[in-house]
Amino acid sequence: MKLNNLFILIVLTSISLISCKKDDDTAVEPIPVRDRGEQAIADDEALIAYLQTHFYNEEDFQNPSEGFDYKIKFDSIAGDNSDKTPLIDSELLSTKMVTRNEVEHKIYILKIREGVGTHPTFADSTFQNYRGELLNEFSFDNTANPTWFDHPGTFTQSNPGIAVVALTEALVEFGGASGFSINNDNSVTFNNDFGVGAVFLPSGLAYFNSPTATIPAYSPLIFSFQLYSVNQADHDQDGIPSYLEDLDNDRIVANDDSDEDTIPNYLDVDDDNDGTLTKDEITVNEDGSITFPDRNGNGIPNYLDEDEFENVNEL
Ligand SMILES: [Ca+2]
Ligand SMILES: [Ca+2]
Ligand SMILES: [Ca+2]
Ligand SMILES: [Ca+2]
Repeated sequence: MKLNNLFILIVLTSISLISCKKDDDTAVEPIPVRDRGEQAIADDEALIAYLQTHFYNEEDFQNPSEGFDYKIKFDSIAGDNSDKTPLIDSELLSTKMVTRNEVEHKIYILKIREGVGTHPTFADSTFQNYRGELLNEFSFDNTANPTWFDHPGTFTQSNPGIAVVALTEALVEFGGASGFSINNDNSVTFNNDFGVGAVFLPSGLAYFNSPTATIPAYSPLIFSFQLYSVNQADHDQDGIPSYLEDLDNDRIVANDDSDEDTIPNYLDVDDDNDGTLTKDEITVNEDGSITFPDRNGNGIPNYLDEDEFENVNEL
C-alpha cells in the first residue's frame, strides 16, 4: 500500500512538474516596473500639460458668496471659460522638490490661503477635508466630513493610510484655523482662516506601479484640501516629538531604529534598549524645549546610548 502511494505521489509530482513547465513556457512575461526617474519626467510633462489647460474657481474665493464651502474646483479652459487664467500662470502656484527612492520629484502647490495656525511637520497629524482626482477629472475620493491623517502611518504596512508622500509635503506648507466654535447641534465650525490649497503630484510620490481600485498604475494625482487643525505628534509619548525621532533626516520616521529591535524610535519608549525609558533620559524644559543630556560626553545622548556610564569616571 505504502509503496503504491509513493508511486502515485511520484507520478503526480512528475505530472505537475511537467505541467508547470508547460505553463512556464506559455506564461505572460511580468511587466517590468518602470524606471522611477523616467516616470518622474513623463509625469511632470503630464502635470504641466494639465496646468496649462485648466483653471480653478478663483472668482469664488475673491468674492465668496454666503455659504461658500471654500472648496477648489478645477475645469478645462474651453468654450465659455476660454478667457480663464491657466493654473500654470497663477501667482499662487509654486513648486517644491521632494526626493523619494533616490529620485527628485517636482510637486506643484496651489496656495489659495495659507491658514493662520501652526504648520504641521511631516510626522504630525492633520485634520482636513480633501478631494482626490486624476488628470482626466475623475474624482477617486472626496470626504464628506473632515478626517484625520496620521502622516507617519502612511508608511506602515498594517496602516496604509493615505500613502501619498506628496500630500504630506504639501500640507506642511499650510496651517489650520485659529480656532473653532461648537454649534447648538454639537457640530464644529472652524474659524474662516484655515488653510486652503491643492497639490499636483507625480505617481512616484503616490501609488506608482501599484494601482488601487480606482487609481490606475503610474497616475499623477491632484489633491485639493481644507486644512482645519494640526496636532503635533509624539506617537510613543516619550517626550520627543515624532519629527525629532527622524535621526537620518530623510523625513521618514519608520526607518530610524537605534537599538535595532525592529521598533522604530518614534514608536519605541526605550530607544536604546538599556532598560531606562527614553522619557527618563531626557529633560523637557518649562518652555517646551528638550535637553538631551550626554553623561559620558561621547557625543551620543543618554537616551540613545545603551552604555552612557561607560568611561564616566575618567571624565
Ligand atoms: Ca516620541
Ligand atoms: Ca528617517
Ligand atoms: Ca527601537
Ligand atoms: Ca533608554
